Amino acid sequence: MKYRFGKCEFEAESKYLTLQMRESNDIINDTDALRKRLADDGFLLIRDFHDADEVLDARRDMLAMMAHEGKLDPAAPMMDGVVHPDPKELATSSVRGREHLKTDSLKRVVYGPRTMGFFDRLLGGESMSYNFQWLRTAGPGAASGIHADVVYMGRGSHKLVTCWTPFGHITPDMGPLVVCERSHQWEQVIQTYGRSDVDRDRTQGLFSNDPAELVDRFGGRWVTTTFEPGDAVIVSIFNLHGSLTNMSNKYRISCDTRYQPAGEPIDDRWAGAMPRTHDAFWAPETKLETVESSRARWGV
Ligand SMILES: O=C(O)CCC(=O)C(=O)O
Ligand SMILES: [Fe+2]
Repeated sequence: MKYRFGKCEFEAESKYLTLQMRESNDIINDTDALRKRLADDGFLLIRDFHDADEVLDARRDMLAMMAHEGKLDPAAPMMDGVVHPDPKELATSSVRGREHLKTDSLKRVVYGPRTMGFFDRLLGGESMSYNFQWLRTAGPGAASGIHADVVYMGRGSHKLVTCWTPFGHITPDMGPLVVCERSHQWEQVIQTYGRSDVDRDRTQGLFSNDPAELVDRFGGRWVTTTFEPGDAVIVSIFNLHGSLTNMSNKYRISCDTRYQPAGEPIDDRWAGAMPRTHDAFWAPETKLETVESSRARWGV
């Protein structure tokens, strides 16, 4: 079968896409090996990273609210997360307007001792997390564009890492996270796009609208897999990633959260108990530069 990714369609196990994302459970207790793999590959897939029951508790709480809002198909079991056959809004992977779904059960997963303890160890000292959760309930047709997180949150420590947590069983046709292997090492991209900032430069935040282009020009490959409750992917701040397009009739529910050493500078947009978030990027009046214009300006 072909998987949709932006304007492209790829067969799995092709030059462009693999569903065999490498697991790092074999080195889970070897902190140096984990750091080396994150530096080499740009990501770490860890199965059973979270307590699967806690993840499913949060899924249940979020879906109960979505059912109450009329977002789910009443004829399907709630926990399947099937989208209402007559959806009232456009499907999106955007994190905006999701505040009411950020339950205590969700926060227990992403800020609990199991998660924070892992990041203390990985980052080599006390870690802290931003008090904002990039929660996504991505319906049919929704997808995230190709970006590196540094352009949205690069004003503080560059030891910052992302943790992508699926809240449920997510198959590749449901539009999961897809990372471009070793793209965090593409110097030309890091020195140009990687120094940009969506709020200062009023860019789209995306590096490309064409997933095939990256593979053809820079030599990476898009990597994803089937995710289970409890899994997590840790992603380097310079790694290019996005999501496949959700081709199913179910919500793809996931949340990305950020962790960094507690003593290092914090991006001012995301600092404190009530982060002010993006100043310009999310303002409706802001005109954002097209990806093509940004690329021409960066000369890459
Ligand atoms: O889940 C998505 O659609 C995008 C995730 C992402 O960009 C991230 O985890 O940083
Ligand atoms: Fe991201």
